[in-house]
Amino acid sequence: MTDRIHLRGVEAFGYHGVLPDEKRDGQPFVVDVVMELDLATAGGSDALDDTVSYAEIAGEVVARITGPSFDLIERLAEVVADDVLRHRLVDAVTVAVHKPQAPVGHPFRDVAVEVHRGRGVPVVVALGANLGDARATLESAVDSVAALPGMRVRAVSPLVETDPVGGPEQPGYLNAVLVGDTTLTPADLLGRLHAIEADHGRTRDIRWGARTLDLDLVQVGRAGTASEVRQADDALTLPHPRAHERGFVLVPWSQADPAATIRTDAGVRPVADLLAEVDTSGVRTGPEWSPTW
Ligand code: PH2
Ligand code: MG
Ligand code: MG
Repeated sequence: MTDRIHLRGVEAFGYHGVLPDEKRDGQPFVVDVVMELDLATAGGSDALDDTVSYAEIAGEVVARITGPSFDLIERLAEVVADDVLRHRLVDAVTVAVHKPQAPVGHPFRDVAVEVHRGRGVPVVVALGANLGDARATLESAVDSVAALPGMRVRAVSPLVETDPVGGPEQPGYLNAVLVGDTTLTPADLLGRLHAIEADHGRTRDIRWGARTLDLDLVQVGRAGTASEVRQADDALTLPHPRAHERGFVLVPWSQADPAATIRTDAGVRPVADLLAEVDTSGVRTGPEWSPTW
C-alpha cells in the first residue's frame, strides 16, 4: 500500500522555453507534485518531522519555476523531481509541468509533461585521504557527492584515523564511508567520483600511494537482491574486491549503516560479522567532522 501527498497547481511565472520570445517575455507554469512516502508514522505522531512539509515543497517548486531558464519543461520536471527526492522520507515522486500558454500555434487547452522518479538503488562510497588537509578535503568531497544529480546521501560515518595498508611508506589516512541512493549507472557515478577526486587535486601515479582524495565505489544495489550490481571489468569491479577485508572500510561502514551486508567469496555477510574477523588494530577514532550534506 502506498501513501501519497498531492500538491497540485503550484503556479508561478518563468522564462523556460526554446524560443527567444519565451526567454524574453516569460509565461506562467503550473506544477503538480505527487510524493510517495509512508505516512503511518506521521499519522500516529502528529509531528511534522515525520513527514514532508508540502509548503516547503511548494517553495522549492516556485524557486525552480522562477529560477534559471531551461529550454524544455522536461528538464524543469526532472530538476523538481530531483529536489523532491532529496527529502529522505520520499520514496518516489511524480512531477507534471504544465505550460498552458505555450506557443503551440493552434487552439489548445493545456500541454504538460509528467515524469515519475524513484530513489534508485542503494550505493556505498568509501572515502580516504592522506595528503594535505584531509579532513577539509573529505568534508568538501561529501558535499560534492551529495550535490550530484541523481545521487542522494542517506548517512555519513564518523571519521576514522587509519594506518596505511599496502603501497609505499606514506602518512596515515583519514577514512569514512557514505551510504545513499542513486539513479546513476555505476559507470556514470564512477566517472563523477573521479571528477570530484580531480577537483580535489588527486593525481594517479603510484598504485596505493598517498593521495589527496580517494573515492571508491564499494557496492551498488543491495547484496543478494535483484538490485545488486555484480561486474568485473577493467574500469570497475563490483562489489569492491577488497572492501570486505579492509578495516578502514568496514569500521566506518558499519557506523554509517549497522545493518550493512556485502558479498564475499563465502556469500553475502553482515559487515558487523566481518568486522570480528578482520584486523582493525590500525583503525582508530578520528577527529570530529561536520560534512553539510
Ligand atoms: N587506500 C588505499 C591503500 N591503503 N590504507 C588506508 N588506511 N586507508 C585507505 O583509504 C587506503 C589505504 C588505496 O586506495
Ligand atoms: Mg582506494
Ligand atoms: Mg580509488
